[in-house]
Amino acid sequence: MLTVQLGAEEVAAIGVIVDELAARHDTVESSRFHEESRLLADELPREVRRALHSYRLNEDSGTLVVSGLPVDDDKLGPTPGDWRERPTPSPSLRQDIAFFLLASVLGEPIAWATQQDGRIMHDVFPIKAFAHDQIGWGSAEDLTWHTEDAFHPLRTDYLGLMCLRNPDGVETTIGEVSDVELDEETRRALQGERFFLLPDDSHRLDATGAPGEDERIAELRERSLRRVERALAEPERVAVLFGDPRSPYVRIDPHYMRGVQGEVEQRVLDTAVGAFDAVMTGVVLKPGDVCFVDNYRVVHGRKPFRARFDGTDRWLRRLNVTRDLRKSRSSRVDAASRVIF
Ligand SMILES: O=C(O)CCC(=O)C(=O)O
Ligand SMILES: [Fe+2]
Repeated sequence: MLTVQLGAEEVAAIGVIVDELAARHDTVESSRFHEESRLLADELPREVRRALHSYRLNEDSGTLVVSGLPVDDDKLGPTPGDWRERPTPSPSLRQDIAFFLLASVLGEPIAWATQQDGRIMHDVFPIKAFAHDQIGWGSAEDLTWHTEDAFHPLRTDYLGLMCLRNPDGVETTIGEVSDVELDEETRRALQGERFFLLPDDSHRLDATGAPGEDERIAELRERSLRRVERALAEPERVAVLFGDPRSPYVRIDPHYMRGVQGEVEQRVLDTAVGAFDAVMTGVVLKPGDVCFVDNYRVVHGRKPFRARFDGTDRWLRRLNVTRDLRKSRSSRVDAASRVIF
């Protein structure tokens, strides 16, 4: 894991850019903000940009944590109990902007039409109704490690998590594919396009759009619905390991691969899951920490915890960051839009 501890001067320099953006924007969701933050990200302190570019280009480690951004716990107010509670301006606007700037050095943040109303920056906190679910809003169960949006060809290159509060020190689990030891036969089998990976529940769109929906959006939504239906009815076969066989990328989500493989494939998968389990480690994010995981080289999850549901719970903000916005162009309304259908 790579770590960057920001010094006082760097924190101050980032604060100046955040001030400038916060004076003109009350949200990180607008196209105007995306364009301007891309420009100002080039003014982040050079050593911070160097660390992010090195992480992106050299692929030495799949996890990078930047620590030291300020979070004033009192100003945040209570951790919401529902993701729909998001006032504008957001109480975490300054943290959101700093996080977005760092992410913009790695690529372009993207949103999913199916997730959190198409917002680009997600909230991750425990929600009572989902306590036992395998999603970011769960708490009581181990969130099984996974590749983010593993089934989707447009899945993110980097998952960014910024910690606003984590009072009980709940651990985000991470496992780097480069640490995993596999016998030659298993490795070769995992490189074959022979595994089924089902869409996860968060990608199932509503069949009906909003009243008066734009024609282009209706068309994209329809297509996306069909794609997920197809992926469920006749799933494609995919490889778990791909890229350079000596230093492979990974695409795996055991929870959504269980019970649908051939007998041989399931055995290979069980071996792989055991090998990942053996190298899983974790990071306990502190307020102000920004953690990036390379979604092609690292699986991640979360340890179970007892949520409080009293406004003091763990609270993270989350971004999906793509290296190449163009590859999703046919699934977005226009060139500037970040929302993938
Ligand atoms: O809560 C965490 O630390 C990670 C949650 C997670 O897997 C995600 O948000 O994608
Ligand atoms: Fe995740």
